[in-house]
Amino acid sequence: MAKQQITVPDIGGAEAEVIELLVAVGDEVGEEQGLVVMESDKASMEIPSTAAGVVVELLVTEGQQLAEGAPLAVIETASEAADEPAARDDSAMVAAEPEPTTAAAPTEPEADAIQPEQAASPATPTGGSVQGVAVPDIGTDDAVELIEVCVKVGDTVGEGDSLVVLESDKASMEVPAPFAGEVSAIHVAEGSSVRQGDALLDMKTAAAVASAPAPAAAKPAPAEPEQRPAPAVAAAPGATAAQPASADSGQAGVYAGPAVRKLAREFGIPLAEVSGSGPRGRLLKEDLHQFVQRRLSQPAASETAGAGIPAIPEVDFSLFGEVEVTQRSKLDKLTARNMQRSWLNVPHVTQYDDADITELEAFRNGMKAEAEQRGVKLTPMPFILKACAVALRDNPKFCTSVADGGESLVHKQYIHIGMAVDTPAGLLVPVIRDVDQKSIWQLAEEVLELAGKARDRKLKPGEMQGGCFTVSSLGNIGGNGFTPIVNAPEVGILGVSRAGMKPVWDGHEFVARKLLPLSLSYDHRVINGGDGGRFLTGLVALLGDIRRLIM
Ligand code: CAO
Repeated sequence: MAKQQITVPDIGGAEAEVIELLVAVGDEVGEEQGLVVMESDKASMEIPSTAAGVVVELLVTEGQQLAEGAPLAVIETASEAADEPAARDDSAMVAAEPEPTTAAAPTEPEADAIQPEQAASPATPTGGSVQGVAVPDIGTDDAVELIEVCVKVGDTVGEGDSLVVLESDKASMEVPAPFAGEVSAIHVAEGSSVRQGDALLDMKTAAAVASAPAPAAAKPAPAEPEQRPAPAVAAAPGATAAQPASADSGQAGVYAGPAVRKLAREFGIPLAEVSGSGPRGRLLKEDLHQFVQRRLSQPAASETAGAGIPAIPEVDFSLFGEVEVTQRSKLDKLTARNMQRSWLNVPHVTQYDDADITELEAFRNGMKAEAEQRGVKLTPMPFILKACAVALRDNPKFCTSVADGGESLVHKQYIHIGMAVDTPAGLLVPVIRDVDQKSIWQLAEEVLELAGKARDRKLKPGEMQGGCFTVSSLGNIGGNGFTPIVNAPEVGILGVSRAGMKPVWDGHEFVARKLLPLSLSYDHRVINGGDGGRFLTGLVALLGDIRRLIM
């Protein structure tokens, strides 16, 4: 048994913060297994163990700022090696790099991949020429993935601007431009594997660009083979400065380590949309797992129009005549989103029937004088609401909502019914509470009041919430029937069309009766055809004989 102290290796900068401990005392670790994650303003990187064994001491805490050489942990190994700090093997580590501005200074002695004559090269080549830029010392002989080419041929870049981004399983790093100039050729593609010394691209120095005689000549010229230095020679000190990237392109500002970023990229997860549950909001792999699980459990709940289905092509109608384009109101767009969400999520079935409301209408017309005295308008709506309340009581499945992604049903022990109101601003659905407990007069008052509030845009949010079922009446407008869209997460909606006198066969003869066309749409995940049939038949019977409403 021997103890080895693991220290912070060359991290390519003065100090970095320990943002995550990947092991605990007592953990068994393998060689190269990550011990901690450190993050500077330029990089986040896992610091691997240089020995296999058991962690007997952790010498750091999260949030600590550490520099090269600081002790991290003590590992008890099975070997007989002496109890001494372990020298860091740079080959397993992220590139240790000089800053481009200090490129003329000699590189770290252990960065032996850099030839002495390269270190002597100036950061900004003079004389105006085309120079190759190669993969700098990245601290490993293994190939790493080139995940992003940040420039294109013809781009003018300043010294230190990012040219490409490389990524290993331990870190991501940017390769900065060693001097200012123009990109004249690119030799790599995103997704390719590269090693230290591989040619990345050619750059025309700023002097060469400035001395170009005419615009045509300033176009990126193919690099002459003899002008392009061999990759190893191209690795001038500036070019060797691989700056570990602090964030993925487009994911900047997100607090996450390289392994998490890599996983996110593999699954196409937009990191900015994931909330981190790690220390100080840091994104953990578990957060990505949960994000994916959530997305999978609500495949069609996307707010984006037409997610996952082919988009309807936009047509330039002005090609065929004069057009006017207007902006849709917020309410209009919200209604559209809700409709689409419901239509995409809910398997709809609609059943139709006619209620014989001849007697109901006779009764209602007989009550009109009293209604006037009471200051209310007695339309068919209060009767329809009351009949729905009884039908809901008799068919409680219609008073449920799907929960837990379909695993359970919420049974509402109350009967609140929404009423679709057509307003100039768009569709609103105020909710009438405890319809089963209210009289026809009370309901008539509330219909009038809520429809008025809706049209005056005076409804409070609470007055549009908590519905179990919805009634959408186009009776005052017309039509024989329509397919209402379920107001999800409710599971049923009744469409009411215009009542009219129709001949009905009574067994002996045709008689004139007032028929009210009804259409019942429901969520077939919850309501079966039998349930729907019973509800609608019951409703038709209730409206056909309103004495049943008091039973
Ligand atoms: N058949 C025949 N006549 C009907 C009827 C029907 N089904 N429903 C209502 N009427 C009559 C009323 O009796 C009233 O006439 P009288 O004054 O002679 O009695 C007239 O039509 C006007 O009624 P109303 O619209 O003022 O009142 P209501 O209680 O029937 O409806 C409300 C209230 C708010 C539901 C309705 O005004 C409304 O906005 N409906 C539109 C709902 C909608 O847009 N749905 C579609 C949603 S999906 O896009």
